[in-house]
Amino acid sequence: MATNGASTNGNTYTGKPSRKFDPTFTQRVIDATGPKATPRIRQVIGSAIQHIHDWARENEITVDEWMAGVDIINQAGQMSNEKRNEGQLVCDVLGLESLVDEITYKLATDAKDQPTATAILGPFYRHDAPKRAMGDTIVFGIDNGDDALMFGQVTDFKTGKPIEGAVLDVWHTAPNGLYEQQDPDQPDFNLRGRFETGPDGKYNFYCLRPTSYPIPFDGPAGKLLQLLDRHPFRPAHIHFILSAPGYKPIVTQIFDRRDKYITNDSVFAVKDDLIVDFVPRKGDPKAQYELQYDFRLASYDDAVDAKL
Ligand code: MBD
Ligand code: FE
Repeated sequence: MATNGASTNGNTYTGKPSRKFDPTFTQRVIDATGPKATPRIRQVIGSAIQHIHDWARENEITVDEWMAGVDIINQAGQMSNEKRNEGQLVCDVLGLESLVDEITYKLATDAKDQPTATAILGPFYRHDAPKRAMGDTIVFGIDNGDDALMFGQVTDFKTGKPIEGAVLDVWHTAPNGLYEQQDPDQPDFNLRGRFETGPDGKYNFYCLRPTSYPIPFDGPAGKLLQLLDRHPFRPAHIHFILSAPGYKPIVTQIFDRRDKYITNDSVFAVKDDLIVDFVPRKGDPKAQYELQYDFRLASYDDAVDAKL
Protein backbone atom coordinates (compact mmCIF):
# COMPACT_ATOMS: atom_id res chain seq x y z
CA MET A 1 0.00 0.00 0.00
CA ALA A 2 1.33 3.42 -0.93
CA THR A 3 1.70 5.59 2.12
CA ASN A 4 3.10 8.67 0.46
CA GLY A 5 1.07 8.57 -2.73
CA ALA A 6 -0.86 11.54 -4.05
CA SER A 7 -4.42 11.75 -2.81
CA THR A 8 -7.05 12.36 -5.47
CA ASN A 9 -10.16 12.13 -3.33
CA GLY A 10 -9.00 13.54 -0.03
CA ASN A 11 -9.42 10.15 1.65
CA THR A 12 -5.85 8.88 1.38
CA TYR A 13 -3.41 9.48 4.17
CA THR A 14 -0.48 11.41 2.70
CA GLY A 15 1.82 11.99 5.67
CA LYS A 16 5.47 10.97 5.58
CA PRO A 17 6.68 8.11 7.79
CA SER A 18 8.04 9.65 10.93
CA ARG A 19 11.69 9.18 11.90
CA LYS A 20 11.23 10.42 15.42
CA PHE A 21 10.64 7.00 17.00
CA ASP A 22 13.12 4.27 17.99
CA PRO A 23 14.26 2.87 14.61
CA THR A 24 15.25 -0.53 16.02
CA PHE A 25 12.07 -1.33 17.93
CA THR A 26 9.97 -3.10 15.27
CA GLN A 27 12.79 -5.39 14.19
CA ARG A 28 13.35 -6.38 17.83
CA VAL A 29 9.71 -7.42 18.14
CA ILE A 30 9.86 -9.41 14.89
CA ASP A 31 13.13 -11.04 15.92
CA ALA A 32 11.55 -12.31 19.15
CA THR A 33 9.91 -15.03 17.03
CA GLY A 34 11.27 -18.40 18.12
CA PRO A 35 12.82 -21.20 16.01
CA LYS A 36 9.74 -23.45 16.29
CA ALA A 37 7.39 -20.97 14.59
CA THR A 38 6.33 -22.38 11.21
CA PRO A 39 7.63 -20.51 8.13
CA ARG A 40 4.10 -19.33 7.28
CA ILE A 41 3.49 -18.00 10.81
CA ARG A 42 6.91 -16.35 10.85
CA GLN A 43 6.18 -14.61 7.58
CA VAL A 44 2.53 -13.64 8.06
CA ILE A 45 2.75 -12.47 11.68
CA GLY A 46 6.14 -10.84 11.14
CA SER A 47 4.70 -8.88 8.24
CA ALA A 48 1.60 -7.97 10.27
CA ILE A 49 3.83 -6.61 13.06
CA GLN A 50 5.75 -4.53 10.54
CA HIS A 51 2.62 -3.07 8.93
CA ILE A 52 0.84 -2.38 12.22
CA HIS A 53 3.90 -0.65 13.66
CA ASP A 54 4.40 1.42 10.50
CA TRP A 55 0.73 2.36 10.57
CA ALA A 56 0.93 3.43 14.22
CA ARG A 57 4.08 5.51 13.61
CA GLU A 58 2.83 7.11 10.40
CA ASN A 59 -0.44 8.16 11.99
CA GLU A 60 1.07 8.90 15.38
CA ILE A 61 -1.56 6.76 17.06
CA THR A 62 -2.04 7.79 20.68
CA VAL A 63 -2.80 5.51 23.62
CA ASP A 64 -6.43 6.72 23.67
CA GLU A 65 -6.91 6.04 19.96
CA TRP A 66 -5.38 2.60 20.23
CA MET A 67 -7.60 1.78 23.23
CA ALA A 68 -10.69 2.86 21.21
CA GLY A 69 -9.62 0.29 18.61
CA VAL A 70 -9.15 -2.38 21.26
CA ASP A 71 -12.67 -1.62 22.53
CA ILE A 72 -14.09 -2.17 19.04
CA ILE A 73 -12.39 -5.57 18.84
CA ASN A 74 -13.59 -6.57 22.31
CA GLN A 75 -17.16 -5.42 21.67
CA ALA A 76 -17.19 -7.37 18.42
CA GLY A 77 -16.11 -10.49 20.31
CA GLN A 78 -18.64 -10.01 23.08
CA MET A 79 -21.47 -9.60 20.55
CA SER A 80 -20.57 -12.70 18.59
CA ASN A 81 -22.24 -16.07 19.00
CA GLU A 82 -23.41 -18.86 16.71
CA LYS A 83 -26.00 -16.49 15.20
CA ARG A 84 -23.85 -13.43 14.85
CA ASN A 85 -20.26 -12.96 13.70
CA GLU A 86 -19.45 -9.32 14.39
CA GLY A 87 -15.69 -9.69 13.86
CA GLN A 88 -16.38 -10.90 10.34
CA LEU A 89 -18.81 -8.02 9.78
CA VAL A 90 -16.16 -5.49 10.85
CA CYS A 91 -13.77 -7.07 8.34
CA ASP A 92 -16.52 -6.94 5.71
CA VAL A 93 -17.12 -3.20 5.98
CA LEU A 94 -13.34 -2.71 5.69
CA GLY A 95 -13.32 -4.77 2.48
CA LEU A 96 -11.07 -7.46 3.95
CA GLU A 97 -13.32 -10.49 3.30
CA SER A 98 -13.74 -9.42 -0.34
CA LEU A 99 -9.99 -8.93 -0.70
CA VAL A 100 -9.09 -12.38 0.66
CA ASP A 101 -11.84 -13.85 -1.53
CA GLU A 102 -10.16 -12.27 -4.56
CA ILE A 103 -6.73 -13.54 -3.48
CA THR A 104 -7.98 -17.08 -2.78
CA TYR A 105 -9.83 -17.21 -6.10
CA LYS A 106 -6.83 -15.94 -8.10
CA LEU A 107 -4.62 -18.56 -6.44
CA ALA A 108 -7.14 -21.31 -7.01
CA THR A 109 -7.23 -21.16 -10.77
CA ASP A 110 -5.16 -19.51 -13.45
CA ALA A 111 -7.31 -20.80 -16.30
CA LYS A 112 -8.39 -18.34 -18.98
CA ASP A 113 -11.91 -19.67 -19.32
CA GLN A 114 -12.92 -19.20 -15.73
CA PRO A 115 -15.26 -21.18 -13.52
CA THR A 116 -18.08 -19.20 -11.90
CA ALA A 117 -16.75 -16.22 -9.96
CA THR A 118 -16.69 -16.43 -6.18
CA ALA A 119 -18.01 -13.95 -3.63
CA ILE A 120 -17.71 -13.73 0.13
CA LEU A 121 -19.50 -16.12 2.48
CA GLY A 122 -20.70 -13.45 4.88
CA PRO A 123 -21.69 -14.04 8.49
CA PHE A 124 -25.09 -15.70 7.98
CA TYR A 125 -24.32 -19.10 6.51
CA ARG A 126 -25.73 -22.08 8.46
CA HIS A 127 -24.50 -25.63 8.04
CA ASP A 128 -26.94 -28.47 7.50
CA ALA A 129 -29.75 -26.66 5.73
CA PRO A 130 -32.57 -29.10 4.90
CA LYS A 131 -32.15 -31.23 1.80
CA ARG A 132 -35.04 -30.48 -0.51
CA ALA A 133 -36.34 -32.07 -3.71
CA MET A 134 -35.77 -30.37 -7.05
CA GLY A 135 -38.61 -27.97 -7.79
CA ASP A 136 -39.39 -27.37 -4.10
CA THR A 137 -39.65 -23.97 -2.51
CA ILE A 138 -37.44 -22.53 0.22
CA VAL A 139 -40.10 -19.92 1.11
CA PHE A 140 -42.32 -20.58 4.12
CA GLY A 141 -44.88 -18.27 5.74
CA ILE A 142 -44.00 -15.18 3.71
CA ASP A 143 -46.67 -13.49 1.61
CA ASN A 144 -45.18 -10.01 1.08
CA GLY A 145 -42.37 -11.00 -1.30
CA ASP A 146 -42.01 -11.52 -5.05
CA ASP A 147 -41.79 -15.24 -5.76
CA ALA A 148 -39.22 -16.42 -8.26
CA LEU A 149 -38.23 -19.66 -9.93
CA MET A 150 -34.48 -20.03 -10.14
CA PHE A 151 -33.10 -22.69 -12.47
CA GLY A 152 -30.04 -23.66 -14.45
CA GLN A 153 -27.32 -26.21 -14.84
CA VAL A 154 -24.08 -27.08 -13.06
CA THR A 155 -21.32 -27.94 -15.50
CA ASP A 156 -17.60 -28.71 -15.62
CA PHE A 157 -16.08 -25.42 -16.80
CA LYS A 158 -13.49 -27.18 -18.97
CA THR A 159 -15.54 -29.86 -20.67
CA GLY A 160 -18.97 -28.22 -20.43
CA LYS A 161 -20.38 -31.56 -19.26
CA PRO A 162 -23.19 -31.62 -16.69
CA ILE A 163 -22.17 -32.50 -13.15
CA GLU A 164 -24.23 -35.14 -11.39
CA GLY A 165 -24.42 -35.04 -7.60
CA ALA A 166 -23.60 -31.33 -7.35
CA VAL A 167 -25.09 -29.83 -4.20
CA LEU A 168 -26.40 -26.29 -4.36
CA ASP A 169 -26.67 -24.83 -0.86
CA VAL A 170 -28.70 -21.61 -1.00
CA TRP A 171 -29.71 -18.89 1.48
CA HIS A 172 -31.18 -15.38 1.36
CA THR A 173 -33.12 -12.88 3.49
CA ALA A 174 -36.82 -12.30 3.94
CA PRO A 175 -38.40 -9.07 2.60
CA ASN A 176 -37.90 -7.56 6.08
CA GLY A 177 -34.14 -7.79 5.49
CA LEU A 178 -33.55 -10.54 8.04
CA TYR A 179 -32.04 -13.99 7.73
CA GLU A 180 -34.13 -16.56 9.60
CA GLN A 181 -31.71 -16.86 12.53
CA GLN A 182 -32.01 -13.11 13.10
CA ASP A 183 -35.81 -13.23 13.07
CA PRO A 184 -37.90 -15.07 15.70
CA ASP A 185 -40.96 -14.84 13.39
CA GLN A 186 -39.48 -17.05 10.67
CA PRO A 187 -39.46 -20.83 10.85
CA ASP A 188 -36.12 -22.53 11.45
CA PHE A 189 -34.09 -22.79 8.21
CA ASN A 190 -36.57 -20.65 6.27
CA LEU A 191 -35.18 -19.39 2.94
CA ARG A 192 -32.44 -22.01 3.02
CA GLY A 193 -32.06 -25.36 1.35
CA ARG A 194 -29.78 -27.87 -0.31
CA PHE A 195 -30.56 -29.28 -3.77
CA GLU A 196 -28.68 -32.11 -5.42
CA THR A 197 -28.44 -32.45 -9.20
CA GLY A 198 -29.20 -35.61 -11.16
CA PRO A 199 -27.33 -36.83 -14.27
CA ASP A 200 -28.38 -33.77 -16.32
CA GLY A 201 -26.74 -31.37 -13.82
CA LYS A 202 -29.91 -29.29 -13.76
CA TYR A 203 -31.51 -27.63 -10.79
CA ASN A 204 -34.63 -25.57 -10.10
CA PHE A 205 -36.32 -24.26 -6.98
CA TYR A 206 -38.65 -21.49 -5.84
CA CYS A 207 -37.28 -18.62 -3.79
CA LEU A 208 -37.98 -14.90 -3.50
CA ARG A 209 -36.67 -12.15 -5.68
CA PRO A 210 -34.50 -10.72 -2.91
CA THR A 211 -34.49 -7.17 -1.60
CA SER A 212 -31.72 -4.84 -0.49
CA TYR A 213 -31.25 -4.45 3.25
CA PRO A 214 -28.90 -2.97 5.82
CA ILE A 215 -26.26 -5.15 7.44
CA PRO A 216 -26.71 -5.18 11.23
CA PHE A 217 -25.47 -1.78 12.40
CA ASP A 218 -26.17 -1.96 16.14
CA GLY A 219 -22.57 -2.97 16.93
CA PRO A 220 -18.98 -2.02 16.08
CA ALA A 221 -19.46 -2.55 12.33
CA GLY A 222 -22.30 -0.01 12.41
CA LYS A 223 -20.22 2.34 14.53
CA LEU A 224 -17.42 2.19 11.97
CA LEU A 225 -19.84 2.87 9.11
CA GLN A 226 -21.15 5.88 11.00
CA LEU A 227 -17.66 7.23 11.71
CA LEU A 228 -16.80 6.78 8.02
CA ASP A 229 -20.02 8.49 6.88
CA ARG A 230 -21.18 5.37 5.02
CA HIS A 231 -24.52 3.60 4.57
CA PRO A 232 -25.05 -0.02 5.73
CA PHE A 233 -26.96 -1.36 2.69
CA ARG A 234 -26.19 -4.42 0.62
CA PRO A 235 -27.74 -4.86 -2.84
CA ALA A 236 -30.31 -7.67 -3.09
CA HIS A 237 -28.43 -10.96 -3.28
CA ILE A 238 -28.73 -14.73 -2.95
CA HIS A 239 -25.91 -16.78 -1.46
CA PHE A 240 -24.68 -20.16 -2.72
CA ILE A 241 -22.15 -22.80 -1.93
CA LEU A 242 -21.71 -25.21 -4.84
CA SER A 243 -19.96 -28.49 -4.23
CA ALA A 244 -19.62 -31.77 -6.10
CA PRO A 245 -17.48 -34.87 -5.72
CA GLY A 246 -14.09 -34.25 -7.37
CA TYR A 247 -14.71 -30.52 -7.79
CA LYS A 248 -13.45 -27.50 -5.93
CA PRO A 249 -16.36 -26.00 -3.96
CA ILE A 250 -17.23 -22.39 -4.65
CA VAL A 251 -18.80 -19.83 -2.36
CA THR A 252 -20.65 -17.16 -4.27
CA GLN A 253 -23.59 -14.75 -4.47
CA ILE A 254 -25.75 -13.39 -7.27
CA PHE A 255 -26.93 -9.78 -7.36
CA ASP A 256 -30.03 -8.16 -8.84
CA ARG A 257 -28.98 -5.70 -11.55
CA ARG A 258 -31.94 -3.44 -10.86
CA ASP A 259 -31.03 -2.90 -7.23
CA LYS A 260 -30.33 0.66 -6.17
CA TYR A 261 -27.16 -0.41 -4.31
CA ILE A 262 -25.69 -2.56 -7.09
CA THR A 263 -22.71 -0.21 -7.52
CA ASN A 264 -22.50 0.66 -3.85
CA ASP A 265 -22.36 -2.52 -1.73
CA SER A 266 -21.43 -1.79 1.90
CA VAL A 267 -19.21 -4.91 1.93
CA PHE A 268 -17.75 -4.60 -1.62
CA ALA A 269 -18.74 -8.08 -2.85
CA VAL A 270 -20.33 -7.39 -6.27
CA LYS A 271 -18.58 -8.73 -9.38
CA ASP A 272 -19.80 -8.23 -12.95
CA ASP A 273 -20.20 -11.97 -13.64
CA LEU A 274 -22.54 -12.28 -10.69
CA ILE A 275 -25.03 -9.59 -11.70
CA VAL A 276 -28.29 -11.14 -12.94
CA ASP A 277 -31.64 -10.13 -14.43
CA PHE A 278 -34.86 -11.48 -12.97
CA VAL A 279 -37.46 -11.60 -15.74
CA PRO A 280 -41.26 -11.84 -15.52
CA ARG A 281 -42.53 -15.43 -15.56
CA LYS A 282 -45.76 -16.23 -17.33
CA GLY A 283 -48.34 -18.92 -16.62
CA ASP A 284 -46.95 -20.02 -13.25
CA PRO A 285 -49.21 -19.29 -10.27
CA LYS A 286 -46.22 -19.95 -7.99
CA ALA A 287 -43.87 -17.27 -9.31
CA GLN A 288 -43.98 -13.83 -10.91
CA TYR A 289 -40.27 -13.84 -11.79
CA GLU A 290 -37.72 -16.28 -13.07
CA LEU A 291 -33.97 -16.38 -13.17
CA GLN A 292 -31.70 -18.70 -15.10
CA TYR A 293 -28.16 -19.03 -13.83
CA ASP A 294 -25.61 -21.69 -14.71
CA PHE A 295 -22.71 -22.59 -12.46
CA ARG A 296 -19.32 -23.75 -13.78
CA LEU A 297 -17.06 -25.69 -11.44
CA ALA A 298 -13.38 -26.60 -11.76
CA SER A 299 -12.36 -30.17 -11.04
CA TYR A 300 -9.52 -30.63 -8.55
CA ASP A 301 -7.30 -31.55 -11.49
CA ASP A 302 -7.93 -28.16 -13.09
CA ALA A 303 -7.73 -26.12 -9.91
CA VAL A 304 -4.41 -25.02 -8.47
CA ASP A 305 -5.09 -25.12 -4.77
CA ALA A 306 -4.21 -22.15 -2.65
CA LYS A 307 -1.27 -23.17 -0.49
CA LEU A 308 -1.41 -22.09 3.11
C1 MBD B 1 -24.79 -10.11 4.61
O1 MBD B 1 -26.03 -10.56 4.28
C2 MBD B 1 -23.78 -10.55 3.84
O2 MBD B 1 -24.07 -11.37 2.85
C3 MBD B 1 -22.47 -10.12 4.10
C4 MBD B 1 -21.37 -10.57 3.23
C5 MBD B 1 -22.22 -9.27 5.15
C6 MBD B 1 -23.26 -8.84 5.91
C7 MBD B 1 -24.55 -9.24 5.67
FE1 FE C 1 -26.09 -11.90 2.74
